[in-house]
Formats: sequence, C-alpha cells, structure tokens
Amino acid sequence: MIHIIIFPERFYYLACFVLNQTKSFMTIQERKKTITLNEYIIQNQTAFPRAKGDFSRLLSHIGIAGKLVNREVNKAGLVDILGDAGDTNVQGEDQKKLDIYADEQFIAALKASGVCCGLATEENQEHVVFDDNLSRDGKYIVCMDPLDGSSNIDVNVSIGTIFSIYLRKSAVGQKAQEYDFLQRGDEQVAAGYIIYGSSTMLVYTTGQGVNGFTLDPSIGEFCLSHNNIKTPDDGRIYSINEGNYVRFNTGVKQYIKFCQERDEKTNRPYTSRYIGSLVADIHRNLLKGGIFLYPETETHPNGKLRLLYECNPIAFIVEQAGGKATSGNKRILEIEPKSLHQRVPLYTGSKQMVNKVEEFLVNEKQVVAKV
Ligand code: P6P
Repeated sequence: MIHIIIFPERFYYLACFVLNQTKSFMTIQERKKTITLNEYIIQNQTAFPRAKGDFSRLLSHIGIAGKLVNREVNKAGLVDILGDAGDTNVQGEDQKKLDIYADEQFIAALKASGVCCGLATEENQEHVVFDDNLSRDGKYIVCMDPLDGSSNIDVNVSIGTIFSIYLRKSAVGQKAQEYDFLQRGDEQVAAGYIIYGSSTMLVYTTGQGVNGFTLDPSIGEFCLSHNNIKTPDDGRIYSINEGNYVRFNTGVKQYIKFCQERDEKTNRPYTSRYIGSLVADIHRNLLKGGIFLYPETETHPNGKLRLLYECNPIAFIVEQAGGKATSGNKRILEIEPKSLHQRVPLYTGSKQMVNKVEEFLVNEKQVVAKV
C-alpha cells in the first residue's frame, strides 16, 4: 500500500525556510573564506600609518572603474564599442572606442575618490588636473595606461589596465604639477594591473608583496584568489616579438639564440610565448616564470614601452614578487623620468633569466666599446 502524505502548505514554506537558512549559513561559511578587495585593503590599511583610509578609497575607486571597463570589454562585439574611435592618441596610435571609454571611466573614478589630485595617462598629452575643492587637497597622484594592448580588443585577446600610485610632491591645495608625475619608480606607494582575460583579475602591491583578486561576477566583487604571489627564480618561457629580430642589437640576438639552443642541463630550448599584450604576457610569466623583453630597436631607439605607466608599475610588481626589471643597463625603478611619455627598453621576469640576458647585453657593450 503506498501512503501519499500531503504536507500542509505551511510545512512546505517551513522546509524552504530551513533549506534557505542552511544554504545561507553555508554561504556565510563559504563567505568567511572569501575576502573581497575592499575587506583586504581595510585589513591591511595599517601598512599605511599615515593613511586615514585615503589609500583604501583610492584603490577601491580604481576597482570600481575596473568593473565598469570589464563590463564593456565583456560585451564588446555585441555593442558598438569595438573598433577605432577614428582618432589617434598622443603616441600617434589609433585610439579604440574602448581606449577612450576606459580613460573616461578611470578619470571619473579617481576624481570621485576625492583623494587624488591628478592623473597622467597614455591617452592624454598633458597630465589631468583635478581642481575641485575636494581633489585639490588629494595627496595622491596616479600614472595609468587605462587600456593597454588595445590593438587586441577586436580579436578578443586579453588586455589590461596598468597603474602606479605616488604621494604628490606639490603642496596640498595646489594644482597637481608635472613634477608630481616625474618621480622615480622606487617612490611608488602602490602599483597594479587589471587583466581582462578568461577571468578578470586585479593584481597589486603596496611594497608588502603581491596579491591577486579575481572578479566574482555573481557578487560583483574582486575576491582574493592569489595570496602573496612569488615568481619562480628561473623559467623556460621567453617573450619577445621575434618579428623585430633584424632590428635588435647583437646582444639581444645572441640571447634569443641562447634560448633556442639545445642544452638539457639548463632545460633549453626554452618555450616562446608572446601575446603582444603586455599585461597578459607579464601575468603569465609572473605566475609560471619567464622573461619578457621589449628591447630598443632601430625604429624604437628607446624601446616602445612607457616608463611611467607601463614599465615602473610592472617593475614594482615583478620585484615585489621576487623577480627583476631592468632597461638593460639600469634598474627600471631607479631611472629618473624626464617626460610623461618617455619610453625605455624593458627586460623583466625571473631573476636568473634577467641576469642571463644582462650578461649578453654587457658583452655586447664591451665588444662595441672595443670597436
Ligand atoms: P609589438 C600593446 O600595443 C603594447 O603597448 C603592449 O601591450 C605590448 O607588450 C606591446 O605593445 C607589443 O608591441 O611591437 O610587439 O606589437
């Protein structure tokens, strides 16, 4: 005999309530394991004795703009935000609609933070001054590439935002001055990047190590996913645009051949990986080990990458993760900036690999000096 028991309706809701409470309890338990970016910043705010929460506000606003850019990047192709904006930036490079959108979002977010008095970005010839009553007293300035790798946007390759944060040198209450932005990389108080890839991650350092936060779309928060990132001391990945081979100096050519030689003791030949999107190439090498090279060439005698908003932030992050970053003859973070859009050669990644390429570059100079 099958007895079918009809539960009164109220029992059904009671069961649903209990189930939901159990789920929410588990969610809370799971929640306890999840640390959001804002929670992490506040927990580590004590690292900034002078901070009255200003730095937390600044980084939090960068995260907000990153989420807005991420939203547009993720639907690019579905809405009219792909393609060229029909203009060129200060570098003479075609501006993409997403470049301009990203630049506008980060300018708006940093101004809204009320703690940043100015911004230097790839998209603007001069530095942007925030001259409203609140921002004029802001004690931070930011150097930023709002959307790097934009030539990859239309073909769905990972792109990124790169930022550098400094304390201003000019007096609070004044307008931000250009010399506020021409600070050496070793004066950065923080640096980071956002990679818009298979997932969207914000990776940053304040000089206390490197941490990565992955955007959880279900709650719209960056959540700690890569605690205390350390890059391997050595690696097997070399990243360089070998299409420029004929334009490289002899030292770089010899290093490329070194990477391609067969030598089992030193795990060679290495693997060549080059995406052509700085943040994507750096992020992969940071996690797996490897070296990224953008040397000077005939067409780019000082390299292609910009010191203030590409090389300095990347160098700070890589060094904090245990790696190395050089221009070939100087530590990136010790280069005295001369102009906002100054370019420098960049060799960065696993310490032993950067040491090896420096050997080839030094030999090159010694040979040239003898000529
Ligand atoms: P190339 C993108 O345009 C970028 O600025 C970096 O993201 C990237 O590492 C580099 O240029 C790629 O340059 O000359 O190899 O295409």
